[in-house]
Amino acid sequence: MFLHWGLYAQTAGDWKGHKVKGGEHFMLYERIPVKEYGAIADQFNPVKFDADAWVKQASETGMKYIVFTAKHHDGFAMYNSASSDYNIVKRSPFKRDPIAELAKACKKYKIQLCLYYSLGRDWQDPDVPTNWPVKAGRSNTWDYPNEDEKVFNRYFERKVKPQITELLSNYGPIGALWFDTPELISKTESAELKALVNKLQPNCLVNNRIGNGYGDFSISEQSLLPSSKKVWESCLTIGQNWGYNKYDSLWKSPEMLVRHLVEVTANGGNLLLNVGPKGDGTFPEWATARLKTIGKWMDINHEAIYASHPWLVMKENNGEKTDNISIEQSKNAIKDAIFDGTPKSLTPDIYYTANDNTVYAFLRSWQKSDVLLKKINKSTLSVKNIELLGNSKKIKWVINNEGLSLDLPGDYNSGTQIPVYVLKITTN
Ligand code: FHN
Repeated sequence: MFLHWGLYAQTAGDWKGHKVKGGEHFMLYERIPVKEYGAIADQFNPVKFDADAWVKQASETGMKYIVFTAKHHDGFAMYNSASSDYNIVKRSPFKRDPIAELAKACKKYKIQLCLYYSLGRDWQDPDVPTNWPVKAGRSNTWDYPNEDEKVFNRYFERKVKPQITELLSNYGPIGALWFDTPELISKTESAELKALVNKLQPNCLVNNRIGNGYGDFSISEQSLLPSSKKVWESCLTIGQNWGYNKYDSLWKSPEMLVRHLVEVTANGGNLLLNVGPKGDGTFPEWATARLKTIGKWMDINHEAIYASHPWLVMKENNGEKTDNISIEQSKNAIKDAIFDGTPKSLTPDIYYTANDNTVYAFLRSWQKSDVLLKKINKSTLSVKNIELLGNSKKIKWVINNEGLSLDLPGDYNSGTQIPVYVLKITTN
């Protein structure tokens, strides 16, 4: 579970009486001075924040880690930072440290706590030049207009290193640091930051957005396709925004979200699904409803997801064209605005994962009772037994030249609200 939570949740898409563009980037789009933006904290008092409820919901959805925004591009720390008073404890009436409370809840539910940190964008600090999509494209040029005077290393020494040290020293084991937008960080600085993480918490992973080719895993944002040969993770929004936005209305259905989970997993990736909690500390109702439905599906089918790996083939698409946009196309999309490169169709198809001596066939958006798995024949698999996860009825099957053919039990689509069914195929 990706958790984007900050002052942008308090304004939720409005600013000075009008709807704003750019979601959690509205400070940039509206060119709001740090002094004025920081004053949002005066009203930020999420008294309904309940770390235990957040982490419990992540666990019940079948998730194994959370990634929480310790500091987003606005530069406002969502924890008690000793190195910058621009933070939730010192600047808001809330006065509590969400990361300390989330760390306690993660320990209770055995969920890994991971932390997001905006590395190359920080609109509070005067020394953060950017170069995307053009020079100064994501910089604070309204408080700090002279881009050429900005020296990244001053920000790196003054804010980044002290805050990363705090985050890795004060909250117990951190599963991963999820850096974002490396922008103009130098190769030396990326290496120095990686060494600092290794020194403080050798088991803490870092993603490839630490910059300059470093990182233990790579990120595919709003895409279901791996973006490198490294182990990888897809991060997706449920709606259109990462941070809470009251105008968000295009929410992916539970069926679409589970389809995406299956596709990413079959391709060897993890799925990091985002929730943008509201300014009062609760999850949007539409997010909770989807998480609960996905949780019911995971209760039945989790063995085909956890610790699985890609099989010989990833999918059988019944000849349909997949509508994944290419990584190239996605790279050119303006990422921080509303960008969603994921497939939109509910084409019935079949994906595979495997572990040990078992192959799992995911029948996605399946509406018929007969199944033909063309990729399974005597040369690919010596089939011992087949069962439909969540259904105890015996399944008759036959392997012929066309492949493995079987009929699903008559009540196959009654167990879960999501029409993605999993065949567990055990082999001799
Ligand atoms: O600009 C950010 C955006 O707000 C969000 O945090 C995403 C999450 O992957 N990362 C950046 C866009 O690439």
